[in-house]
Amino acid sequence: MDRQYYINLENEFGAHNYNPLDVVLNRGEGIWVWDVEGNKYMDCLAAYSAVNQGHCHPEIMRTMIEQAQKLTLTSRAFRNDQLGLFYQEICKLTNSHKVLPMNSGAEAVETVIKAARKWGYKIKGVPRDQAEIIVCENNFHGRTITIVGFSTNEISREGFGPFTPGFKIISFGDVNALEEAITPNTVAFMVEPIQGEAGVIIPPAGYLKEVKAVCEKNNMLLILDEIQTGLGRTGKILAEEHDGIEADLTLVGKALSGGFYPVSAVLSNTEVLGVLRPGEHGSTFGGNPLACAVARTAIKVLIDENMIENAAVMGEYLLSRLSEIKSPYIKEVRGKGLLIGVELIPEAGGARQFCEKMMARGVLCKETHENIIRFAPPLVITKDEIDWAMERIEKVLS
Ligand code: IF1
Repeated sequence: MDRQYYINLENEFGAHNYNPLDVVLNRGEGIWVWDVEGNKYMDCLAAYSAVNQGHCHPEIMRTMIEQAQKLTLTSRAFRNDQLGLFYQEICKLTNSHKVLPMNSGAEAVETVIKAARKWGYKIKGVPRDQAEIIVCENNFHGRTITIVGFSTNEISREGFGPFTPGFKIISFGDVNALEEAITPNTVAFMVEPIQGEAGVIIPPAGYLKEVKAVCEKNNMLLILDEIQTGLGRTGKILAEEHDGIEADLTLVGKALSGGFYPVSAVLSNTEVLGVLRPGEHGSTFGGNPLACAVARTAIKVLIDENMIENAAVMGEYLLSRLSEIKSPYIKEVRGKGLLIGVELIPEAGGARQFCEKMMARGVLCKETHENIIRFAPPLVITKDEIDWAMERIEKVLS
């Protein structure tokens, strides 16, 4: 069947809540994917950083198959032999004390909001139902009603109200704004170390360090959403390490399974997760043995195969190559590790057409907002492969 056949099926039977590039993929290996007509592409999006380890990583795949043949789901009514090992290994990797496993990123965000509020009432002593959480303009934390309720993107919110109260929005990268927004009822500040969906927006150097100090001073929690920036993407296990801090609560997802399976987690460095008692929170699939086994191998190969160091080195190389492009269209190139945004001038006519032209030459990436192209290939990319991509990217952008 040709690609149009599959596109027609999607268009006829699917909800139209996406506008994908018209490439229909059916195979992937490392940084490469193939479409139904046999064309090969370099994947420079990596499923929004969920396949940091590369497509169909052989060791994660082996774990997935072996575990699927043994035991997949017990529910949390019973224990399983993978959960504790997953807890131990992710805690060791991220220097955390406690873990709460969920599935999607949005569920981890919902979970952390519940935990932070509970902590506020039980430990900080905030009066009932008065807890406030501060978030940033142009945030992206997921798609649930509560989460889109504190989004500042009209398309994400419009038509979905009424929303959950208890959130305050301040500008990103502004420590003074944070200090001014704090009240005695503030329980937490939640922020992405680098705003991904907003267009790879990097805050001023030292921002997180100052933010952490402000949170400590005001007896409130710092929550870092590292669902996109975590697990090697920026050249560190967690992006917080660039600022030498440890958040009170950290969210990971996406690459926690290497793209095989939805696995997310709330990690806590303090005893915040200790406020949750039996029956107060849960998930049928969260912490299941298949998810835990897959996650254990997904984080193991990140380390064993040196992917985080590679992201730092290759990220720097890709950033410098992209910065050297002589193009009338490029306004700015910015990034950390292998999370890179190329912002085009408004007169360039939109990032979408450039993504389509790159696709025609075998490089897959996706626009974010009107004018930004995001480059975020799997962390296993080599210098030769970057050179291969740059030849094509340069032709399209100059
Ligand atoms: C889509 C964006 C990226 C996230 C952060 C939580 C979540 C995400 C920092 C929720 C999810 C995804 C959602 C996906 C596209 C992708 C995305 F463009 F929408 F914003 F990566 F940049 N926190 N981001 O980035 O995780 O519930 O989806 O597992 O199509 O909506 P989820």
